[in-house]
Amino acid sequence: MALDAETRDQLIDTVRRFVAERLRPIEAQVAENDAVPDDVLADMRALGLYGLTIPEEYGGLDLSMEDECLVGFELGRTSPAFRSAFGTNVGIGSQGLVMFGTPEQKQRWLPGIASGELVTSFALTEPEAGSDSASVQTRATRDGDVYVLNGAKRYITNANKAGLFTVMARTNPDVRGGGGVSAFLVPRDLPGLSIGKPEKKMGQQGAHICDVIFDNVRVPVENRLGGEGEGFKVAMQVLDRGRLHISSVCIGVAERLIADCVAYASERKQFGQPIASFQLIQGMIADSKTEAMAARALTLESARKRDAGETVTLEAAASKYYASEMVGRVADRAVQIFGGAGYVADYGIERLYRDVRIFRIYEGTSQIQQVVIARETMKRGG
Ligand code: COS
Repeated sequence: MALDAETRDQLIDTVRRFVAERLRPIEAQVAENDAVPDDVLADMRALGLYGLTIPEEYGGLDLSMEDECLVGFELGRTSPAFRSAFGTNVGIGSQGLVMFGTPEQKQRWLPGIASGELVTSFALTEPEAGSDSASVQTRATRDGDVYVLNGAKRYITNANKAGLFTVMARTNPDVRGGGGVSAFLVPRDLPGLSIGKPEKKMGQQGAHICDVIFDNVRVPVENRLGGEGEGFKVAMQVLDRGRLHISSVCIGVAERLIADCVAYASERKQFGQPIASFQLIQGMIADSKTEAMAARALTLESARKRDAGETVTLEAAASKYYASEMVGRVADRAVQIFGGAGYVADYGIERLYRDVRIFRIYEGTSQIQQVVIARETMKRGG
């Protein structure tokens, strides 16, 4: 459901100010400590950020895809680690439940997800099932009125904080692909579920990914999300939305970097004049701006299509592919424009350069997006 224009503008303005006044000043500290302070997380909860996409009846803001992207543009103007704190609640950790949950499942979990008391994670990836996500090996074996889960998930965002996991596991070992996979809502406190140590990563310090291990975890049948064998399709539809969300964050980071480049190039003098007056610097700014504008238009158009009820598998893949590659180029040019200052830590440019690298990998690599785009284009005949 779309917010009315005035409420939406107020929300965007509030998020913009929160990012500028509360988050940007502590970017370096969060990276250094590899943690977002608890009082900042509390402020995010109070602002409603954990519930941006949760239906109003469960306490969320029920943003349309377009409005979610508009908010994503603002959230992207600071370290992506901040967004990651509530990103799974807004996106891949909640949307399976929102789209496919029973009324009982929704009533049980969505209010906590919306308020941020309950953090959620999306557990699809495994050591041997990354891009080939239909090949998950985690088993869910029916035993009376429970499924017994055994296996391991890898690089699961927010697993160390999560109270609820959407887990894709194989219910039918005789079906090799996605058709043998079902989705489950798995509370963290079930016996046999354990979490690995947060991985040390290239960027986005303050956001965490961990292994999740299932050792005879007994999950009640009523926690299955969707029908048996429908789990892969649940995951793919969740990712259609998630990929648009990630696109919007890529665009926000790119816009932030472009503003940083303009400010720096206007101040920094070489050969007796601001480097912004040199056309080779202007060329880099022009390329970055043009590409960011193109990504913004593509993503918003795709989001509007989704809001109109269209299937956006192709559009979400194209947006994510273009926006994540685009922000990589923009970050690279930003380092170049800042020169030595772009390479040292003080200016934060090298940090964002590292932070954005993951956008080309998670929620589907660029190569997987290309596969999806090509397949969908061929299905449509062009
Ligand atoms: N929406 C609805 N259904 C979808 C779908 C989508 N977006 N994508 C695929 N499906 C359906 C297909 O229609 C097909 O259904 P039928 O069996 O009824 O024909 C089924 O799911 C299997 O799809 P497909 O044959 O395309 O599966 P593949 O294994 O060949 O490939 C890819 C699927 C590669 C596209 C998929 O595995 C993928 O997206 N991988 C990347 C996963 C990812 O993003 N991981 C990141 C982890 S989350 S941070």
